[in-house]
Amino acid sequence: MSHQPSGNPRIAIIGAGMSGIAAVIKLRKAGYNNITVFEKSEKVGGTWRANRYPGLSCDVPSHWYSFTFAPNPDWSHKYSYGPEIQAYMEKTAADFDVLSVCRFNTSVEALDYIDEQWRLVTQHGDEEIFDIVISATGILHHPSKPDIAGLDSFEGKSFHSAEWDMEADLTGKRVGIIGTGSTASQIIGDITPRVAEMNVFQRTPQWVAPLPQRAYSKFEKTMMRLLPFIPRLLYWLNYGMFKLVFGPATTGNKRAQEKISQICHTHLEENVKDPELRAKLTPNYQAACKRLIFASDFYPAMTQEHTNLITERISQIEAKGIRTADGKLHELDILILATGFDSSAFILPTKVTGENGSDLAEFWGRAPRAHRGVALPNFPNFWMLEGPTSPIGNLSLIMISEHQIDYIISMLDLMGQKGLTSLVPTRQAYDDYNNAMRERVKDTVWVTGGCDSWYIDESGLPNLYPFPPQQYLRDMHDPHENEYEATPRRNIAAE
Ligand code: NA7
Repeated sequence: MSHQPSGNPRIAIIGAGMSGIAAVIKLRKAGYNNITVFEKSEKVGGTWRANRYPGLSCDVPSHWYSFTFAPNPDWSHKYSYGPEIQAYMEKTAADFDVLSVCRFNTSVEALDYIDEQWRLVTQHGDEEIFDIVISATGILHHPSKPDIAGLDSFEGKSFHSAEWDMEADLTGKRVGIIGTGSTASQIIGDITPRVAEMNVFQRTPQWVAPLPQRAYSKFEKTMMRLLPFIPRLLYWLNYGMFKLVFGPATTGNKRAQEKISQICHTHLEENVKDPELRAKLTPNYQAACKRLIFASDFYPAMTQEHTNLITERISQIEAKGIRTADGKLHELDILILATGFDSSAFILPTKVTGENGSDLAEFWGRAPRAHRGVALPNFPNFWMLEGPTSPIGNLSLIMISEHQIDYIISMLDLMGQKGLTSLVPTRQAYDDYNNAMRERVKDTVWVTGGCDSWYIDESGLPNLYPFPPQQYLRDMHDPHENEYEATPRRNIAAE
């Protein structure tokens, strides 16, 4: 049996987070309206729905962390707080009628490519057929819990930052937090003033740049509403700044790296006067090697009388608290695990089976890669948003997703124009693309900076785009037809 995806293909989108919402809106605008979104939870929003910890905010400027098709003159701050972004996601999904195609509380168990179609099986055992699958699951959505002896024996409340216990009252409590990444720094900055004791268990110090947060005035918001070009201008200005400073710093430019180092050093020196504490907070690797943290209230929180920075190795967790290698028991009422995420899962554990029985989990191992961040050999008509080696880091992921969606739309258009049933990148194109990245990534600060981070997977290399991000964005608008194998539509009448 054959079918004709080239006309109005049946499209399944997995995930109703930022990328999934954008995909529905842009696909519809391009004329593709046979869409179903499968969302494991009860509403849209993805990472902004799942994360509810105190202090949650986005360190990418609000007007850049916005959809191009839904500029928002009402952002309250230069850097948005989590609940406001979640409200924006929900409003955008409602305004653009995304909700009507979403199937909530429905996670996808399996995807099988059979006879040039994708058979999708949900957690409820329902089966449906699609021509095109777009994975919009996001990257960091599987909490990673530390493998520390005795974790379950702790008597107080203990939870991962992404599974925040909304019932937990931190006021006046002895709180412990494991981790000092972006998440921990936001939590520490927010909760320290109201807890009795803030115990920060740091394995590796992080470089922290100041976050120039401020509220937008009523006048500014009115102007942005009256003159819609202002939010648009801010979008491109913020991107321009990133292009000038941050992009080059991470991809090998020594002067830009030096600039970032200087900013972080000054921030530390101005805020932490005690030389012993400052030494403990000073990393021994280059700034921006790990994902750079932007936070202005982290260091002030670390210098509070009731804050303890514990750098001794954790030996075990006990009923009453955390015991460190020096034998000391740090008694706690609440333990927060800000220990990050599994950054190699993407759409897994959904079982994805491509051509000739290729299994995605096996194909990837623990070092996932993709062709141009969006496609995979042996997995025809399967596209990814924010897939492996997409440009991420301190960049607006909304911007990246939107460009990837444009690329996928060009490919769908190509299928329509040429009457194709399927498109799949060739193994050669995939290898060439990834070999070039493997070579180039060695010169980036993520490798030369001398740190370990969630960017680095089991290949020993960072799963990141190592060229200037603008090159990626350009490529997303220059589809590379010769990198794909196409299957012409079969003539049903002749079969
Ligand atoms: P990160 O950036 O992966 O940070 C996790 C933190 O937890 C980091 O400080 C780790 O120390 C620490 N960690 C992890 N496991 C342990 C164990 N077993 N013992 C002690 N300390 C541990 O996650 P975040 O949630 O902060 O941020 C993730 C991304 O979300 C962020 O980059 C933004 O893009 C948004 P380590 O440095 O590994 O020594």
